[in-house]
Amino acid sequence: VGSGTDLPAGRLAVPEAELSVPGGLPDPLVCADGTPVRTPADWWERRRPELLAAFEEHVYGRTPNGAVEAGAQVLAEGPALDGRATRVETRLTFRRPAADVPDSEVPAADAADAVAVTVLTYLPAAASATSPAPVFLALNFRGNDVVENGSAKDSDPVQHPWPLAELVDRGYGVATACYQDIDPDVDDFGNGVHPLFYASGQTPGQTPGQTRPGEHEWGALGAWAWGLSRILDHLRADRRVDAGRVIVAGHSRLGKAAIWAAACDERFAMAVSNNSGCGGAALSRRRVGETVEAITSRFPHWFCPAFAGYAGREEALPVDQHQLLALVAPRPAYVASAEEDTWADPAGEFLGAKYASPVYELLGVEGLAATEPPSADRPVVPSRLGYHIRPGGHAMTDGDWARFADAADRHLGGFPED
Ligand code: GTR
Repeated sequence: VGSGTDLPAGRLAVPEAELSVPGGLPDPLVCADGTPVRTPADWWERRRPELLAAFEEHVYGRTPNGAVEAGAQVLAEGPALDGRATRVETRLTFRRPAADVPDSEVPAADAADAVAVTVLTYLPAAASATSPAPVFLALNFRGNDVVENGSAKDSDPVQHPWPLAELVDRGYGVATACYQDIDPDVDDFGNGVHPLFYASGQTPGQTPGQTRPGEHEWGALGAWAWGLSRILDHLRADRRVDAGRVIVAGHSRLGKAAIWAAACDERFAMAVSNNSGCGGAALSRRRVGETVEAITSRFPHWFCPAFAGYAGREEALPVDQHQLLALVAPRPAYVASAEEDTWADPAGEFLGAKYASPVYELLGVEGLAATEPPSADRPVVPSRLGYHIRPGGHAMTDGDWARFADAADRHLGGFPED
């Protein structure tokens, strides 16, 4: 096994059969300067901030920390699912702070000054301030109505309704919004939330007239993750929501955004990645299925511009995706794969979880309780860093959701007794 003996400092040995790339993986527990991470304090004070900054710099881009003005307006609220749930629709609005808008601009005439995101929430009817519900927060692809009702228009799996009744009956709330509300999924940065943060020229040192993110600034995944955090702000203000048990989940590109959101925002209690593949849970260095070259040519706007520079030279990336999952530690994380979803590299997703494990263990909790991908007859690894694989292709099925809820029951304690 392994090319372990001649590895440069800071590289993890990975058995050749698993990863046919010489050079191993960057070790989550060795700092960039070669210093080993031996204690939780080393992790929290040095290594974790360094890794987070490296993902910003090289993969997703830096999320601006400037303020926006946020508003919330309830559009509808009432019983649903035969009275078992409360259904709430809220419009969140984000604006550039007035002080940041150039005097020459008339805000109402400039669409880029306000972004509206419609959040749909189903809460168990019994949820209350004394018995708040844990909530799954997941962005959707095709609109909140499709989450509720599906779509008759085509059979694309992203058109399937979500198992809201099953989740509510298990004690979970579900909150969702269409990802396109936050940032339209096109290579254009004049819409969505990015322009709210562009340099206005009002602050000394800013260059006015910015229209695209700079080399190391956030792309669309960064914006979707930012939006997840803003929806979390909103959910935490609702006393029926258990603020300490909001689980961020997502499928595919939205699974990438979910893990990045949990890495950036430690208020998320748990992260679920479904078929997230390249730029998600799958190791980039494997180059199996979707590669950095493939993803950055089709979706250049998802990442910071610098990420495309690693196309065909993944070994030069200072990070790999096991380290992204490690940024969720010690919170529970759950990675789900589908056997036929080869574009997302199921084995690479499993290995992403496996090589995040040492960080969980350093922090005193269980990592992934498997060293080999699970077999079809025992497809679930139920550990705190968990995993499953199911037959079939790229989709987030009712069965996947049931397993996410099993993992949350196990690791976040289910619905509280009152
Ligand atoms: C694919 C893309 C994947 C994945 C997927 C999706 O076209 O190559 O990275 O994100 O889209 O989001 O459905």
